[in-house]
Amino acid sequence: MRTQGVIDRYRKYLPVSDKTPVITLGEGSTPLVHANRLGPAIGFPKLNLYCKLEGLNPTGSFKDRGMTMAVSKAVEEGTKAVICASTGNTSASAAAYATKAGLACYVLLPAGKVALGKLSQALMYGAKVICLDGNFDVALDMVRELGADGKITIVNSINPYRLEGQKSAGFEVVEQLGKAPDYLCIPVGNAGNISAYWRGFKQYKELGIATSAPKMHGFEAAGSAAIVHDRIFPNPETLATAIRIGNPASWKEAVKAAADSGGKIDEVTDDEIVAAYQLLARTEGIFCEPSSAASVAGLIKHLQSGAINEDATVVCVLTGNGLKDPDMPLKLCQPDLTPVAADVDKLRHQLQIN
Ligand code: AN7
Repeated sequence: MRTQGVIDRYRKYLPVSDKTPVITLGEGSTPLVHANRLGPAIGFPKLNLYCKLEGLNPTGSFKDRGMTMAVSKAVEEGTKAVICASTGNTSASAAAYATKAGLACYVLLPAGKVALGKLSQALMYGAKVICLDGNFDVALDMVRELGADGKITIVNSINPYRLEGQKSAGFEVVEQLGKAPDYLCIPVGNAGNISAYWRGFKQYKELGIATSAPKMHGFEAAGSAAIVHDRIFPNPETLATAIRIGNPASWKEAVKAAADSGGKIDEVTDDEIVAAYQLLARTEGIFCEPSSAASVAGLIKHLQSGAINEDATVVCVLTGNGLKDPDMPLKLCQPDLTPVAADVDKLRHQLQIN
C-alpha cells in the first residue's frame, strides 16, 4: 500500500479539493519518541518528555509537510516554477517536491552559511542554486521581488499553504500522545512552524478531538532573537545556521501563538544549543541538527527557571536530521582519525576492553 502523505491523511482539514494534484514523497507520520533518559540526566527525573522526530521526513526536515501543500497548490494553479530563499532545509524540500512535480526550482542561499548536507540535497535534486552575498533576510527580500509578478510561485512560509500543511504536525502529536501535551518546545527562526503547530492544536481543540492545547514555548538563538527583543536583528549570528534569521516572516502570528496559549518566546545561547545537541545524542540516541536542539536547550532553561513544571508532559520538536550538518560533530568531538593497525591485542589495549 502506498504510504499516505500529509494531504491524503488530513485532506478534510486542508484547503484542497478533488482537483488538487497530490505531490507527495510520503511526508509526515514521524515518530514521537519517549525521551525517558534525558530528564534524569539533567536533574529532572519526574519530567515526561517526548521528542517529535521531524528529521525523519523524506528530505530530513519538517519543511516537507508544508512543501507537499505549497507545491501541490502551485501545480493546481498552473505555475511552472517555484522559488525560495533558505537557510537550507526549505531549499532541499522545495527542490525535491518541485522535481517530483516536474517544476523548475530556484534557490537563494546565504553564502557560506548553509550546512553541507542541505546544499548537497538542493544540488542533487537539480535546483538552480545561487549563493547570495547577503543573509537569509536579504535573500527573502530578493525572492519577494523576483516572485512579485506571480509567474514563479514563492514557496517560503509566506506562501499561505505552507503553514496549513505544517499544522499537521500538531494533529499528529495529539493523536500519538492521546491528548495534547502540557507544553510544546520548538525552535524559532522565521516563526512559521510555531505558528503552524498552534493552528493545528487550536483546530483539534475546536473540533473536540483534544480537550486542551499546549503552552507554546518557542526559542530563538540569542544572536538572532528579534522576537524576544522586539527589534529586527540586521546582522543575525548563531552557529545554528537554520535559525540565523533577523526579521522573522511570521513574527506576529508567533507572538499571538505564544500569548494565546499562555506560553512564551525566549532565547537560548549557542553554548546552550550545543550542550542540548550533545545531550540528545548521548542520552537518547537522537541525532538532530543544532538548530533543532534549541527546543531542548529552551526546555532546560525553562525547567531551571520554573517556567515549565518539573513533572509536566512536554513535547520537544526536533525539526531536522543531524546528518544535515556533518561538520558540526567533527568540530565538537575532534576525533583522532589516524588509521590504527589491525592487531587484536593492540586494539583491545587501545579500546580499553578488559
Ligand atoms: C531545522 O530552511 O527558515 O521558525 O529557510 O531548518 O518555521 O522558520 C529553516 C528553519 C527550525 C525554524 N529548525 O523554523 C529555511 C528555514 C530547522 C530549520 C527552523 C528551521 P521556522
